Amino acid sequence: MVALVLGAIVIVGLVAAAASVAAGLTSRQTPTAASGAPHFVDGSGSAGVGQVYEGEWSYVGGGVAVFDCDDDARSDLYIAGGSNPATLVHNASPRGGAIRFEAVHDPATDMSDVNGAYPLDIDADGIVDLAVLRFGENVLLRGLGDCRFERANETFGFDGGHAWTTAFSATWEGSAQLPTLAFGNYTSMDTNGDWDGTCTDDVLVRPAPSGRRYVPPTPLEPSWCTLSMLFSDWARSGRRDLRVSNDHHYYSDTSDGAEQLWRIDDGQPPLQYTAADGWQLLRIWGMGIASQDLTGDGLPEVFLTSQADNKLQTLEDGPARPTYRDIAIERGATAHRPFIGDTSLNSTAWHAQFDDANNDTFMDLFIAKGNVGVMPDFASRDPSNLLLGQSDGTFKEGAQDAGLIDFAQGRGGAAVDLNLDGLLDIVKVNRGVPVSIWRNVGAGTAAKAGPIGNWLAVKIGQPGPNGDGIGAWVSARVGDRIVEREVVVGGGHAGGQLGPIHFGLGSADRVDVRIQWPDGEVGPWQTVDANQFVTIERGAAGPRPWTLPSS
Ligand SMILES: [Ca+2]
Ligand SMILES: [Ca+2]
Ligand SMILES: [Ca+2]
Ligand SMILES: [Ca+2]
Repeated sequence: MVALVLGAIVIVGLVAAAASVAAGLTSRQTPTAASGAPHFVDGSGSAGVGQVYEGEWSYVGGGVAVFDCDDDARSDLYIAGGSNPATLVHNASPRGGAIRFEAVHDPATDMSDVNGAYPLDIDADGIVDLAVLRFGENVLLRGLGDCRFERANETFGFDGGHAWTTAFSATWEGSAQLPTLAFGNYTSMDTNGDWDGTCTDDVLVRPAPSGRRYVPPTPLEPSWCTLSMLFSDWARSGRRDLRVSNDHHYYSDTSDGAEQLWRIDDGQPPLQYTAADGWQLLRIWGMGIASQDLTGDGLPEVFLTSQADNKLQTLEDGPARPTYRDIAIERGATAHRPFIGDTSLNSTAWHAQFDDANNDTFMDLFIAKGNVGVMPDFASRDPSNLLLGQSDGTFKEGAQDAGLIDFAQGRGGAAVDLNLDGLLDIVKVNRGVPVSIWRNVGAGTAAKAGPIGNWLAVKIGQPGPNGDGIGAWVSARVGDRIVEREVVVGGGHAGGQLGPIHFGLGSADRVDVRIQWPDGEVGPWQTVDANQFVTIERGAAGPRPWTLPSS
C-alpha cells in the first residue's frame, strides 16, 4: 500500500514537471549555483587600437569613455593619451566575431593632455556628448552624430578651468535642463611645475536655475587630491550624494584629509558629511569607485580601489546614516597582492567595475591593476583581477582561468560587450603600451564562442532633459533573485560608459524587468525574453528590441 502511494506521488510529480516546462516555469527558477570563469581571447594585436597613454607627469588618469557615437548599436571608445593625443575609435566588429576598431581622427577629439572622459547627453538632443578631463582646461564636446564632435564650453557657458583634473561625475538635480557636473582635481603645481604641497579644490558646476548654461563653479572645500567621484543614491532616499575617493599620497595624517561624502540637496550648497552624521574616517590611496548592491537589500555596497588592500563597504545601520563597515576580507575582495607575478609584493589597483562576466546572475568584479611607474615596494608584474561572484556572496579570483592575463601597467578600463554577442569583453588602458582588448568567448574558443548563460541588455529612455535616465534603478528578477543596477555617470578610474545595462540570467530564458525612474516613479514589472538588446522607454507599452548590424 505504501509503495502504491509513493508511485502515485512520483507520477503526479512528473506530470507537474512536464506542465512547468511547457509553461516555461522551470527556466525561471532562482539561480543557486555560480558558473566558472568565461574564456577570454587576447585581441589586442588585431583590434586596430594602437592608442598609448603616457607622459612624465601623467601617472594618473588613462581612462576610456565607452558609448555609441554613430547609433549603429556598437560601443565606440574615446581613449585618453596623456601626452599623446586622445583618440576616438569606431567599433567595426562583426556580431559575435573578432573585435575590430578604426581610428576616427578629428581636431575636436584629438586633444592632448587628456586624462580621461565620461559620456553623457548634456543637452538632451539624443546624441552623446563627452566631458573631457585634462591636465589644463577641461572641455565639453558636443556630439554631432556620425562620431563627430564640436567644442561646446562656450555654448554651455562652461568654465573648464586650468587644473589637473582626474575625476568626474554628473547628476540631474530637480527639474534642471542641464546636468550638474562634478570635477575632481589632483595636485597643485608651482610655477616650476613642481608639486606645491597642496591639492586643487574639486568643483561642482551647476546650471543656471532656468537655463541651458552653467554658472561659475562652486569649489568643494576642502579637497584632498581626488581620483574618483560618484553621484549615487546610497540610501535610496531619492537624493544623489557625491562620494569622493582621494589619494593619501598627497595629504598627511595630521590633516583632515580622508575619503569624503558630500550631501547634495537640490540647489543648496554642498555639505560634507562628518563624524556627527556617522561618516567615519577612512584614508586610502583611492583611485576608483564601483557601486553595486551585493547583499540584496537594495542598498549599494561600495568598492574602493587603492594600493595594497582594496575596500568593500556596506552600510552598518541601513539607510539611516552613512556609516560603512568593511567586508572586503569576509567577501574575499581585498585583492591586495597579485595571484601570479610579483606575488610577494602589494598590488596597485585603478579602475573597478561590477558586472556579470559569466552570465550566471552573480555579480563579478573587474579590477585594472598596474604599478604607478617604478615603485619598487609594489608589484610590477601585477595582473588585473576578475573576481567571480559566488552563490554565498563571496568572490573567487578567475582571471587566470579566464586567460585574462597581461603585465602591462593598467589604468582605466571597461567591461563591455563590444561585438554584441551578450558576452562582456574587456578594454584596459595601459601606461606606456597600447590598450589591451580581450574578447569574451564564454565556454568556447577563439574560433567559435560558446554560450555560458543567458543574458539581457537594457537601455532606458525618458522624455525631458535627462533622456538616458541617469539616476534610475533597473531591476531584473529571476525566480526569487533580484539584481538591481543604478544608472550612473561617474566612478571607475577616469572613464565611464553610457550604454545598455547588462544582466546575466543563468539558465532563465525570460526575465522580469522593472525601472525606478530618477524622480522615484516605479514602472511595472515587464517580462522580457533573454538573449537580446532592448530599449525600455518610460510609459511605453513594452520593451523595444534593437535593430542590430547584420554582420
Ligand atoms: Ca557605434
Ligand atoms: Ca547631446
Ligand atoms: Ca557572474
Ligand atoms: Ca562580446
